[in-house]
Amino acid sequence: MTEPANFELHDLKPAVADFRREVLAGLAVSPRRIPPKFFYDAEGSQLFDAITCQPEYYPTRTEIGLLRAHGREIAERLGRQAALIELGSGSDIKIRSLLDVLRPAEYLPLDISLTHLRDSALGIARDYPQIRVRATCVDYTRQFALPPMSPEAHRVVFYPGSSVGNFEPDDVRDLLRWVAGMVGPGGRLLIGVDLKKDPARLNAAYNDAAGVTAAFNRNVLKRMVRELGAQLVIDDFVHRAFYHEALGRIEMHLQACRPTRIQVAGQIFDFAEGEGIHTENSYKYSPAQFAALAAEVGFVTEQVWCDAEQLFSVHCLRVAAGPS
Ligand code: AVJ
Repeated sequence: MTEPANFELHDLKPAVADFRREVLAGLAVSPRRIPPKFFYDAEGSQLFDAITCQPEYYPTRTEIGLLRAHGREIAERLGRQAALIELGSGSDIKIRSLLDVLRPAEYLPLDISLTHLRDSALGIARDYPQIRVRATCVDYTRQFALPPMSPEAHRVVFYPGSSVGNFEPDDVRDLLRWVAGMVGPGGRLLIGVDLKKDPARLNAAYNDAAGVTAAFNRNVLKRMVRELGAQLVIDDFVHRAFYHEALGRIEMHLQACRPTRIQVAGQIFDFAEGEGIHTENSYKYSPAQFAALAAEVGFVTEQVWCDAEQLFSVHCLRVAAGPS
C-alpha cells in the first residue's frame, strides 16, 4: 500500500552502537543498570502493549478514561488547529481518543520504536486525511531537531502514560524546560502522571499474575542476545519489582538467582547470586508535588483531572509568559 500524501517519517533511530555503548557502560558500574528506553524494540513494544491490558496495570485504562471523559474541556484548553507533538507515543489509542475533539492541523509523534511508531502514525494519517502527520523515530532524551512544521499553528505537547516517571526528578526539570522551549511562552503541555497510592496496588501493577511485566523486563536481555550477540542465560535472571516508599518510585531489577556471567562485545561481567541490573524507575507523584516541580521551571498548572479512585492524573500546564 502506498503511503498517504499527508504522511512523512523521519528516521533518527538510535544505532545498535548506542545500545552497545550504554550496555557496556551500565554493566561496568555498581550497581549495574540499563536505561529503560532500551526495553522498546519491536518485541518489547508488543510486550508493553500486553502489559497495558493486564488487569493489575491500571494506568493505561484510567488515563484513557480521563481523556475520554474530559476531552472537550481538554480541547478547549489546548486550542484547535494546533501542531500537536506527542512524546513516546507508543500505541495510538490515547491520541485517538483526543483527535476528534482536538482537531489538530498537524500531528508529530516522537517514539524510539520504529515499527510501532510507523504503524500507529500511518493508521492516523489514513483515518484523518485532513491532519498532516510528521512522525519521527528518535531517542527524545537526547538532542535532536524537530521536523519542520507549519509556522502558523500554535504548538502543544502531549506526554501521556506517566513516562515522565522514568526520569529522576532533577531530569524532569530539564525535560520540562525543553518542552517549554518547544511550545514557547503561553504554550501548553498535557501530561499524564501516575499518582502515589497504596503500595500493594503499585506492587501488583508491576508484578502481574500472567508474568507479562517479567517477560518485558527480561526482553532487554534477549535484545542483548539478538542485537549484540551477548552470551548469557536468561533463566539465571529473575524479575524483581517493588515500590520504594521513601523514594516514591517503583524499581525494576533483573536479579541473578545463581552465580552467572554475561559476555558481550568482548567483555565479561560476572554476577554473584542476588546481584542485579537496575532496569527501571517509575516515579509516582501527588498532584501537588508534580505541580510544584513544574512551577520550578515556569509552568503554571491550569487544571488537573483525576479519576474517582485517585489512581492517575492528567495535568494541563501552561508556560508562564516570559518577562516582557
Ligand atoms: C511507560 C514508563 C510509564 O512505568 O508504568 C510498565 C513502563 N514498566 N510496567 C511504567 C512499565 C513496567 C511504564 N512507563
